Amino acid sequence: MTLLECINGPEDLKGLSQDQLTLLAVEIRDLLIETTTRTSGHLGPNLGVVELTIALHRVFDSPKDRIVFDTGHQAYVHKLLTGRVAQFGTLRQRGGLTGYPSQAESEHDLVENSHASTSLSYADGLAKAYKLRGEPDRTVVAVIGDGALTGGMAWEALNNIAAAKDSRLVMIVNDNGWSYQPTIGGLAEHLAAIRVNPRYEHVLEYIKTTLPRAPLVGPPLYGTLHRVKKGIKDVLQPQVMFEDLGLKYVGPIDGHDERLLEHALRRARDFGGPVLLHVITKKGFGYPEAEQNEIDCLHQVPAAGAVPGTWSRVFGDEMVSIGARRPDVVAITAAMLYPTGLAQFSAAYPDRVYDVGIAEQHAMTSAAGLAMGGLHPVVAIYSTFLNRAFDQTLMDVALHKLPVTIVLDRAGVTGPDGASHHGMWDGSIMQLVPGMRIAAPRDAKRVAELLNEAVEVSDGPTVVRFPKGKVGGEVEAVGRLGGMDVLCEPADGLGADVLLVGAGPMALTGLDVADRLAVHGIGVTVVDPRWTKPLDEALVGAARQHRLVAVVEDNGRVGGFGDAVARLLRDHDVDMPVKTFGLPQEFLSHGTRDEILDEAGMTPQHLARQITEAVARRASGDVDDAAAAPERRPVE
Ligand SMILES: Cc1ncc(C[n+]2csc(CCOP(=O)(O)OP(=O)(O)O)c2C)c(N)n1
Repeated sequence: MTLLECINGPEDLKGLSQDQLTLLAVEIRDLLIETTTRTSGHLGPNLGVVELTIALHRVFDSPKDRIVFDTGHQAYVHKLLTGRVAQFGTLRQRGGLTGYPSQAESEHDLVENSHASTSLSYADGLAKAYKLRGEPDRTVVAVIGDGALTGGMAWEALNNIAAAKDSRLVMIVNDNGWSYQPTIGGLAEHLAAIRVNPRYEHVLEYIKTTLPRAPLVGPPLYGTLHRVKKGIKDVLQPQVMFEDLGLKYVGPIDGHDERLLEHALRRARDFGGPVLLHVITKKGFGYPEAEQNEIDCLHQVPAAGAVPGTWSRVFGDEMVSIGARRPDVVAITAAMLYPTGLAQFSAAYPDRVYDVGIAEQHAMTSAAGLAMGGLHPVVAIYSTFLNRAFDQTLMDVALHKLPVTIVLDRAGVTGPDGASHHGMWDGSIMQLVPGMRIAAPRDAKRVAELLNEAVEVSDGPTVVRFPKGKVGGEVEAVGRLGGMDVLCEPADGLGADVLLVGAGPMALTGLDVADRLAVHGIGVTVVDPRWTKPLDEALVGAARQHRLVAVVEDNGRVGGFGDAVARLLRDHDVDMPVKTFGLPQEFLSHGTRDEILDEAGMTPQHLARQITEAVARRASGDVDDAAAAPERRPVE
C-alpha cells in the first residue's frame, strides 16, 4: 500500500514527517501522470501545485476553512488529499470523478464553476458571510494563477478585498508565468520581474531566514513580514502594485518548498485580515516532459491544440488565407492562441494578433474599438466563455453595428470538462442580439465558406459557431431554398411529410434520420439553414408544403434556433406542429460527447423515433388530452 493510499482526508496529513511528505509528493506526481495520460486531463497545472496543496491541507482545517481553487483545473491534488484516491482512475469519465471541484464528490469542494478569475470574489463573499454570521474561526483561502489574475473580475475583487480590512482571507497567487501559453500583459511582466531577477535566490534565502523569527500571531507578525518586504523592496518591486491597492503582500515564496510554504501560510492565516501570498511555482514541476514542453507545459493532455482534422484547425487555416487577402482582418484570443487555432495566423501575421489574457469582456470591447478604427476583428473564443462577454457583445459591438466576427469553437456538447464547459448557451443568447448574424457550418468546406461570408459583412456583428473535435465528411447540397442548402428530398414514392432543419453538423445527423424515417414510409426534406439568424423566410413556404417541422440544434432548447423557427412560423400564421430538438436546459455533467448526446436524445436513432411518433400522432389526430385540457379547480 502506498503512502498516498493511506490518506483518507486532510487529517491524515497532519502527522507526517518531512521525509514522508517528500515521498507523498512523488507518489502524487506519479499518479497524476499515470492517470491523466490515460483519461485525459490537466496535467501541468496539477504537477505545479503538489507541495502547495499539501501545505494548504496541513495548515488549514478544511472544510471548516474554505479553499477555493480558481478555475478548478488544478484541484486534482486536492481531490487526492481529500479521500478520492481510489476513484481517481475514473477522472473525467461518465459517472466518475469530475475534472473540477464538485460538491457531490466531497464536502471539501465548494466552487464548481471552471470559468476563470472568480475565486477572489467567492472568497470575498464567503469571508464576509462568516464574519456576519459570527464564525470568526473560519479562514477562506483562494488559490489563483497568474493567468486567472489577468481577468477583470479578479481586480474588481481585489479592490473590494482591500477595503474589507478584517476579512479572514488568504489569497495565494500561484505564479508560474503561464496560462495555456506564457501569460501576457503588464501584470505578467510585473510578476516576471521576480522570476528572472538573478537576485531571486537571495530574496528567497532572506525570507527563509527571516520568517521563522516572526511573531506568531496578528498584526505584529505582519509588521515583521512588512519589514521583510520593505527590505527587499529596493531589489524587487512587484509587491508595490498590491500594496498600492492597500493589500498586505507576502512573497515571493518558493512554491516547491513545502516547509517554507507551511510557514508562510500559518502566518498569513493568523494575521486576521486579507493577505496576498505570492508563490512561485513551475508548471509541470517534477516531470521533465511537462516542464520542457514549449507549447503549454502539458497544460492539458492530450493537448487542446488545433491538430489537423479538427474544426479549430480548419478555421485556423482559413484565417491564414483571409489574412493574406484582407490586411484589415485582425484576430483576438483570450489566452488561448493554440487551442482556438490561431497559432498559424499569429506566425504569419504576428502584428495582427492580440492575446488579451483571460479577459473575454475586454476582448470584445477592444474588438469594438478595433472595428471603430477601421479593422475587421475576429474574436476566437470557446463558446462557453462568450457568456462572460454578453453585455459587451450586445451594447459595445451590436449597438454600434460594428463588423466584428466572433468565432465560437466548442459550441454545443463538449464532453469531459462537464457543466461549465458545454457550449450550449451561445445559440440562445446570440439570438437575442439585434442585428446579429449567426452562421453554423455543417462541415469543413462550409467553415471556410461561412467564415468568408462573415468577414465580408461590414454593417454589424457575425458569429460562426462549430463544435469540438474532428470535423466529419463533406456533404454537398442537392438544391437551394432561399439562402439555405437542401441536403435531401423525400425518397422516391414518399410524400413531403417532414421538413427537418438541422443547424450545423446536426444537418448531417438529419440525413441519417431521414434514412431511418424512409424505412417507415416517412418522407423527409433535410435543410441546412447555414445562417441560423436572421432566419430565411423561405422556411415559411417550405413548412407549408410539409406536415411537420423538426428543428435540431446542438444548443440548449430554450430560446435557440428551434424556438426562433417556431416563432417565425407562428408570425406567418403557419398552422404546423414544430418539434424542437436540442439539449435539455440543464447543467449537463461530464462524459464523452457521444454519451451526452445519446442521453439528451440527440442521436439519429432517438430523433427518428421521436419524429416517427409525432408523425403518427399527427396522422391519427391524437393529442395528449391531459395537456390539452388541464383540470380546472375553483379558486379557494
Ligand atoms: C473565463 C475563462 N476563459 C478561458 C478559460 C480557459 N483556461 C483554462 S485554464 C487557463 C489558464 C489558466 O492559467 P493560470 O490561472 O495561470 O493557471 P495555471 O494553469 O497556469 O496553473 C485558461 C485560459 C477559462 N477557464 N475561463
